[in-house]
Amino acid sequence: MGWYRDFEIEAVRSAPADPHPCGDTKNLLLGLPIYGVVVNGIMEETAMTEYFNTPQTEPMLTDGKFAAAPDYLDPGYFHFTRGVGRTVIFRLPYLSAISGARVHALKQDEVAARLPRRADLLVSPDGIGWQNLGTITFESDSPKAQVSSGLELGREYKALYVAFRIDTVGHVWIDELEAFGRTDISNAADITPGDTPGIEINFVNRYPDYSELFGVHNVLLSYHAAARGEPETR
Ligand SMILES: [Ca+2]
Repeated sequence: MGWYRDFEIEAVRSAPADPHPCGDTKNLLLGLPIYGVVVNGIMEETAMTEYFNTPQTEPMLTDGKFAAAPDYLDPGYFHFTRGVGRTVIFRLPYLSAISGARVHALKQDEVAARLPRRADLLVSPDGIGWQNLGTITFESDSPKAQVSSGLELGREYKALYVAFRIDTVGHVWIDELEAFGRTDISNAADITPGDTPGIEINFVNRYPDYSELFGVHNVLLSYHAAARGEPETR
């Protein structure tokens, strides 16, 4: 029994088009409920509490409101704790043209609230084929800050499902996820399913692939230790 609701991604071979397509680009996730959350890696049972992991029924990720302060106690934050990551999936009302995304997160060193190491933006027009459109990374030198980081795709891609695969190795607090686009899909490109490694969001407990290690293929692990009674030299 997991912490998040069991679900399957419904295959939609002919996603509905907006009968009155909107040409203005806006945050298409505003007010949408979470469709499902995939736990990437293993989630410890001790973390399956509201203290460590906000229930998916809470609206903070898409309510259009932001935390008033960079403080983990602010009720505007949605909290993830450990596991390798979460893929948070949304289903749009219509097939839409996605052109960018933004993630708003908390950095608060004193309570070990870390910025995610990365957040990938994945989309699917049908729930079957997915493409990782890019990776959002986060940076802040401040010990306490509200940090938002985004991705501009430079073109539009057709999507019915939008997902954020968020690294959650430590404590991650997020107060808003945004995906920008419009329901006028006349200029939107089809995705290329599978052209980027790491789209296997339906597989749980898998090993990470190279894309999750920033393309590193070989890792040399070594240790050094001083022999008993001998001074350590470096
Ligand atoms: Ca919010």
